[in-house]
Amino acid sequence: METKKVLTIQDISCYGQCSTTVALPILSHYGIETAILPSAILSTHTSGFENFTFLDLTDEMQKIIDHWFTNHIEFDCIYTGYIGNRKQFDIILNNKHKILKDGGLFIVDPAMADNGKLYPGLDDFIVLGMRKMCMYADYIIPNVTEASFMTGVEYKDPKDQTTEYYNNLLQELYKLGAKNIILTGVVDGEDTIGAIGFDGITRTTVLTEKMPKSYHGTGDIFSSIIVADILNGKSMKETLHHATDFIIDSIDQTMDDEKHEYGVKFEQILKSESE
Ligand code: PXL
Repeated sequence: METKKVLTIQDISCYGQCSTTVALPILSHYGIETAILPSAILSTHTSGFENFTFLDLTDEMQKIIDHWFTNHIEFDCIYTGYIGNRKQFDIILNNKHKILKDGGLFIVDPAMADNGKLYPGLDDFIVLGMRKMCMYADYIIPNVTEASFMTGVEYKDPKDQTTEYYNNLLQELYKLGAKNIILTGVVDGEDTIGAIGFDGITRTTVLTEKMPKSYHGTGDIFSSIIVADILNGKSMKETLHHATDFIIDSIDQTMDDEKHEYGVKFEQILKSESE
């Protein structure tokens, strides 16, 4: 069987179990070949840690792509996540045709916000850039906060979010141009959380129990599983069940360890899936 090749474009947070450090093991576990185009190198993720370091790799990105282009290197999928510099959106959009195979998938996780707020250090230019990338995407994977920033629909407190509110967000996201949307972090009352898939016609909703704690990096894990499952030909329903169950199990593994306040212990779940 042909091995699918994914290029993931996001930061390397050296410590903290998010972005590239979770995408690579997850994609590999599900049989996907990986390559990286790091947008920045940080000592940790930006939420929950003070005084993190940040090395911007914008200038290196074009050089790396040019080198790949001259070597005829191409990918079945480009999967983007956290972008720390607004100049990188044009680099990605202007070059993607050079390194994405014909019919390859462009999957955008506009990782920039949660709980009604942008991540520290990000601004409206990042919102505009993510919005622009979503216009060209085969799949986008925003959470409710990111969806509201990109569409201009008012962000509502989870207790005020309704099915109509989610349907409106999905329609507005679809109008941006994305072919398929996976809206994450949708709730139904206080005890359930999940995601809605939408291809412009059909909605697929998967809800599961809401865990009492939340952790950084779970959005990146969720998206990495989605990317792997899509490339492995799974249906929207199977993919959403897999990703939501995986996050619940990872949180469950982590909650007893009070020192583990950053990401989740997803490695244990990957391990148990292979047993
Ligand atoms: O998990 C998303 C993410 C990725 N990368 C960096 C972040 C965050 C969330 O805070 O700070 C650098």
